Amino acid sequence: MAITAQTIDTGRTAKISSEQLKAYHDDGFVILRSLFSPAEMDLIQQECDRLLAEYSQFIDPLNLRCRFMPHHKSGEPLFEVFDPVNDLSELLHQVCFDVRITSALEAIYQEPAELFKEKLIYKMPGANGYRLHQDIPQSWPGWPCSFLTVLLAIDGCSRSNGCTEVYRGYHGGFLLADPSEYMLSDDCVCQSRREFLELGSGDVAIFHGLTPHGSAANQSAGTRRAFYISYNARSDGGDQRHSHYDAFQAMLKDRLIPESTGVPYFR
Ligand SMILES: O=C(O)CCC(=O)C(=O)O
Repeated sequence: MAITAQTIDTGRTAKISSEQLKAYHDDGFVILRSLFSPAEMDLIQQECDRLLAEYSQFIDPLNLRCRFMPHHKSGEPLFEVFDPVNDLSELLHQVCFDVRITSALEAIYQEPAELFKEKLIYKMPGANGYRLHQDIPQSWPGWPCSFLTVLLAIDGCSRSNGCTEVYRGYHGGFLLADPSEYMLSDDCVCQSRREFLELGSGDVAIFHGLTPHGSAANQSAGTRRAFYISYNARSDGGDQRHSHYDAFQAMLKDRLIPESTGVPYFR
């Protein structure tokens, strides 16, 4: 069966309760269970497989679309992420604008959301995790303060495959005094406030751009695929996706050039 934009059931709307909205505002994150059906997730899983097979020639450290993560033991670089991905996948593009997501965001923002960026993380077996950080970079002028991320679990996410871990109630401000730093040390947060985002395929977590988070290595034999879709409130800069990717890729290029033998490109 061909995967098309119509495959996603866009007629359903999210039911985000007042308790869930309160949880998001109080804790900096909320989980919406079973937002996408098993049948839809089968198609999204097939789409992830298709992208990996069809664009295998794109998977190159010089391609600004791709990033790699070292194996947690051997250090071997493993393909990690397509960022962006919507231009390769009409289905994933459609997911970003699915009314179940956008209506939940509109309830959070009290106004429409704009897509800011999207990345498809594969987290291959053995891939290392992410160090603790807040997504909003303090040193990036103009980054929208309403930035938040919708995490759609494509595979089930558990402690054994390195689910994302968030820390409750820190989304009121930056945790680092030095704006040039991005990664946080573990003592910036209290471990008792850690929540493992253990999600079934089709569950969604929404977390604030200042919610500290990270993850452990994928110790399982399978991928831990997740779609990280980030948005801003419309009144906070409008549609900035293109200007963001222009600036982001310029930054990646500057970072890559001194350490690489070839010329970075986007494809
Ligand atoms: O994939 C993960 O577990 C975390 C990803 C993450 O923190 C990020 O992309 O900012």
